[in-house]
Amino acid sequence: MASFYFRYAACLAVVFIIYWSYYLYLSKNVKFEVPLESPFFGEVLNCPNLSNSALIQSNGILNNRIAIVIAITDKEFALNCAPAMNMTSCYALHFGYNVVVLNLQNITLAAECPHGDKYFRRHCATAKWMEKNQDTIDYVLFIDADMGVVNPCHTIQEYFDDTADLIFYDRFYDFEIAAGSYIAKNTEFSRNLLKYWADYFYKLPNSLHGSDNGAIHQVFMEYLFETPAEKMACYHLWNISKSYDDLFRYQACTQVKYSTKNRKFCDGKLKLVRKDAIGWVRDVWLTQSKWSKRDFMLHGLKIEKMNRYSPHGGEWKWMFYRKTFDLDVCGSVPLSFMYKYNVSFVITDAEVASYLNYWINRAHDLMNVALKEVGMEPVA
Ligand SMILES: *[C@@H]1O[C@H](CO)[C@@H](O)[C@H](O)[C@H]1NC(C)=O
Ligand SMILES: *[C@@H]1O[C@H](CO)[C@@H](O)[C@H](O)[C@H]1NC(C)=O
Ligand SMILES: *[C@@H]1O[C@H](CO)[C@@H](O)[C@H](O)[C@H]1NC(C)=O
Ligand SMILES: *[C@@H]1O[C@H](CO)[C@@H](O)[C@H](O)[C@H]1NC(C)=O
Ligand SMILES: *[C@@H]1O[C@H](CO)[C@@H](O)[C@H](O)[C@H]1NC(C)=O
Ligand SMILES: [Mn+2]
Repeated sequence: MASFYFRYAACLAVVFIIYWSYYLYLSKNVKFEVPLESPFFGEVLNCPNLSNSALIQSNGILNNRIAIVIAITDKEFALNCAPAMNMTSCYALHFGYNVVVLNLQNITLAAECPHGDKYFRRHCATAKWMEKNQDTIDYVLFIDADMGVVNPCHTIQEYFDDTADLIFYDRFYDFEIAAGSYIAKNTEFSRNLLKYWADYFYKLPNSLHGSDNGAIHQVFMEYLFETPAEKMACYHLWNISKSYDDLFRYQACTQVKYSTKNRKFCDGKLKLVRKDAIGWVRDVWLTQSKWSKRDFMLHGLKIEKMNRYSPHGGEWKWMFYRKTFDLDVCGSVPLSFMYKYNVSFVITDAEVASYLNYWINRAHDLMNVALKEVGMEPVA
């Protein structure tokens, strides 16, 4: 009997020591006290990989130091993007992320960023906003207004990178860097690159240049390479572009140059999420509106293409159980109520990967066709 109690006590002691070391380990790794002030603290998220503290902070970064920045041109545009904006705003409200809507027609803003093309103006406006809010905002997630959070079981911090100030991503279906979303640490490097990009408006070639999406490729060329010859290695293709096919040939040329470098450039400050990695957003139509747990945000959620045929492609289907995603309701219910899905759109990570692989392979072949047309070697 005595030996039983002894073993019982020894066992308890071991359990206690394990818990105690775990506690010490945790307390050493917590960078600050988590303020329990979120109105949603304690709600059951139904996200196996998130604890309730994700509603306040993750990776040592407080959610309220992060802003989701959306630029809009007018009311009609905002209405067209209402599903996406409601999804993003509802997610942000629960997690305590800031949402900032920059109205590009605002007179004050237009005076600071007089760029005649709204696509360039939005990056100037974002850089200016970051500058003004340096004291309170450490990171910006810039998104197109038609990007929405489909799966709230991810945090924005998941996509941060310790060394990178500015992170862009590659589209899946072609060989372009996407201009519509980036993650920016609020540093001089980020703000300067965004301004440099915006000011490309004033020195665009007299060609079919593809606006900010064409220009980001030249900005990367100029940031990545040292000599004028290297920086301008593809420029003539941009300069003479008369069609989208021409523009794609220019972009194919830049992609070949980028691939001679790592995916992190400028001492790691500038990062490109290539197609083989998991980014924070992708186009909704790549998977016929289906999504899996690895997805966070989807792009292309405009009302004009919802549940209806579009001759230009990009159709998508409403993936929620309820007919609308009501922002007014969002503030008073758990996220799991808002994110009630139509299960016929929920598939596995492997199934999403197989859809995306189709687009990756197709883009690879198209890029080699484009390269051949400009006399460049195909890529493996
Ligand atoms: C949780 O994280 C693990 C490890 O990263 C991953 O394999 C799993 O798919 C995630 N689960 C969900 C529901 O996101
Ligand atoms: C216009 O922008 C300025 C700062 O850029 C801001 O202070 C002001 O509130 C905005 N006005 C409107 C109507 O949004
Ligand atoms: C771009 O094209 C213009 C003519 O349209 C030409 O004058 C200029 O030199 C070209 N610039 C470069 C860098 O090729
Ligand atoms: C977005 O939320 C607003 C405010 O609750 C609501 O009136 C509107 O119908 C919602 N839009 C969509 C598309 O869910
Ligand atoms: C779920 O989606 C399928 C496929 O689009 C559709 O046929 C079905 O009516 C939807 N269910 C609900 C409850 O909306
Ligand atoms: Mn868009």
